[in-house]
Amino acid sequence: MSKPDTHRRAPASPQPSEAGFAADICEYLQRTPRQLPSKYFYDELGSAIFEAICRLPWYRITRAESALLARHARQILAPLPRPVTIAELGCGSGEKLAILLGAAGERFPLIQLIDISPAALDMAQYRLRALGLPSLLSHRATYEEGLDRAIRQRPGKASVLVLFLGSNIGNFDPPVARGLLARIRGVLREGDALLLGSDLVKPERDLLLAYDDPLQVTAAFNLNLLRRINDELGGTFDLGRFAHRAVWNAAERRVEMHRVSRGRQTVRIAAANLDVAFEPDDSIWTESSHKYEPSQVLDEGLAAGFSRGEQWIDADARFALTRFSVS
Ligand code: AVI
Repeated sequence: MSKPDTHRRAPASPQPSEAGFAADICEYLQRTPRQLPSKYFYDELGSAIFEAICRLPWYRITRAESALLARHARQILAPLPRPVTIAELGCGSGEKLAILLGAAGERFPLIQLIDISPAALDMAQYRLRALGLPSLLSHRATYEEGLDRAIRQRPGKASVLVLFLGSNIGNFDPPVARGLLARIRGVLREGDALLLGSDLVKPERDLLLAYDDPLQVTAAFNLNLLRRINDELGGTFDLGRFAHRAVWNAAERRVEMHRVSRGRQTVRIAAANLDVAFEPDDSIWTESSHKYEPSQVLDEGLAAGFSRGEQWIDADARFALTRFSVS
């Protein structure tokens, strides 16, 4: 195992190519109902719009989680054998990691950042460098691949705290989320832990304001994927002719986001050699955001093989941080 240099960027993993993007778009748009994979939201503009969402008064996840991290950092880290290294899946701008590190009041021999978005990794590196961390390693990779790489880099005696924050788990369907938790558990060893951020079920009104905000930033976030398809795959989406719709599906405990066709229209996507016809009100399902009950989060972690879960909850914003231990 090589000792990581300070602020090193790990070699880029194979990125979804234009062909992979085109193939995914083609496959998802032909599903019933029509869909688009939300992992493609996060190009440079999409990542910047997401940062704006995190600052919206109606989207409370980021602020609630940051406050919990600032308040409970020492308790969260207390049971981990020293030295502790940290690996964050989907680090985004690195803001929450910086809060945790600042509030922990100790030094960590290695911090690893994992994100599919180069723009996000750049933001996170810039922010964390300013903290003067001893060693920072970034992996441009999917969660699974980044996790494997991070575990390969763990210094022999150190424990690992994996951060999976921001309710990113909520963007996966429950069986996939379960598989991911089990995957994380599978690479950890005794003394390691996972810190999971999950948004909780809350009144429908609050959820709809969070995912269909009055400033239409979330609408722009979704619409940007159609813009991206136009720019990168030769698509002909008329952006003004697809409205944003957010729906709370109480039975499935998820907010669903859709783009709804304003009228009859046909869209061509040249790189996918695909024509898609829309009738008025036909929609494309672009994203789901699953919400949990606190006990359900604990059950999922234990079912994935973790030995114990401890929770810190913001009862007002309805958000939970759960530390799952391995013993
Ligand atoms: C990244 N993820 C947790 C966000 C969420 O809340 O599901 C993505 C998002 N989509 C619209 N607003 C925020």
